[in-house]
Amino acid sequence: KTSKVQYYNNPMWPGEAHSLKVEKILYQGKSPYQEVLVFESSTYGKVLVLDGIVQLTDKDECAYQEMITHLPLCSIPSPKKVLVIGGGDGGVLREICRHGSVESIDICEIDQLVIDVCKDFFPDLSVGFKDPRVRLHVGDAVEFLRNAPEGTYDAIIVDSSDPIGPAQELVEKPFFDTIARALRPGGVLCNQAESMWLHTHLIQDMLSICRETFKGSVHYAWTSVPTYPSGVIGFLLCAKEGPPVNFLTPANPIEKLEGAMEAGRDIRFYNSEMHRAAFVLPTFARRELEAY
Ligand code: AAT
Repeated sequence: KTSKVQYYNNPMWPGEAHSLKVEKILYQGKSPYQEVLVFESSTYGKVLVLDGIVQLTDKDECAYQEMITHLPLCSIPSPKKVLVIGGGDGGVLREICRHGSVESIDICEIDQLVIDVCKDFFPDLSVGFKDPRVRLHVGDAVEFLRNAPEGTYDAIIVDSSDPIGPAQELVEKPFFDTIARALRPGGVLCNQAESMWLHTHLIQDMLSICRETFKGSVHYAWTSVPTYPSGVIGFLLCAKEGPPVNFLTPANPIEKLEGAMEAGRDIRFYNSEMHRAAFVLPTFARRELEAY
C-alpha cells in the first residue's frame, strides 16, 4: 500500500512490461536503498525483485551469473584476486568459487537486506558466501573503489542493478577510472551492460567511456535471460593495458578446470562455445555500437 515503486511503467523500458504469475508472496520489505520483494512464481521458481525490477529467478539465474563470471575469468590464465560489486545474492560468488586458482574474493554490496533475504530464500545462490576465500564489505561501491589499493585485482565483476537508484554512479566515468586503478596491468572488468534492444544510448556511452579508460581491449557480449526486460542482457568486457587479453576465445577454458563442474550444482548455461558466441552481434547492434 505504501509502495512508491512503479511496477508497470519503468522509465528504463517505457511502454512495456513482462509479467509472471505470483503464487505466493514470501517476503516484502524496505531497506534504506530500495524495496525488496521475494515471491514464488508459477513457472520460474522464486523471484527476487528490487524496486519493482526482477533481479533473478531460480529458473534463469544461471544464464546471467555464469556468463558475467566466466566470460572474464575464463579469458585470463589463473585469476587469483577477484572483486565483485553488487551481487549480494551470492550467485556470482558461487560461480567464482569454481575457479581453483582464485585465492581471494572481495565483494562490496550496498544493501545488507539483500544479503539477508537471499540467505533465507535463495540457498542455492547464497551458498557462495560460505567459501572461506570470500570477504564481505557492506557499503557503496563508489566509496570502496576510491579506497581500494592500486593494481590489485586480476578481475572485477560489476553485478549491479540498473542505473536508477543506488547504482546511478556505477555507469559514470569517475567510477570506471577507479576500477582501472584497482586492476593489475592486463586485469579485466566485466560489467552488466543492459539490453541492446532497449538501451542503445546507454551502451554507447558506456562503450566510449570504457574505450577511453581501458586501453587493452573493450568488447560487448550478450546472453539470453527470459525474465530481464527484452529477454537479453549484455556485458562490457574490458582489459587494462598490460599483457594482452583476447576475450573472444577462452584462454582458460572451463572444461579444463579441475572440479569446476562439480562445485555445488552443475554448470547449466556457460561453456566455451557459448563464450565465443556471446561476442557475435546482430547486424543492427554491430552498426550501432561499432563507432563507439
Ligand atoms: N545477481 C543479481 C543481479 C543483480 S543484483 C544487483 C545488486 O547491486 C543489488 O543487490 C544492489 O543492492 C547492488 N548495488 C546497487 N548499487 C550498488 C552500489 N552503489 N554499491 C554496491 N552495490 C550496489 C543485477 C541485475 C540486473 C538487472 C538488469 N535489469
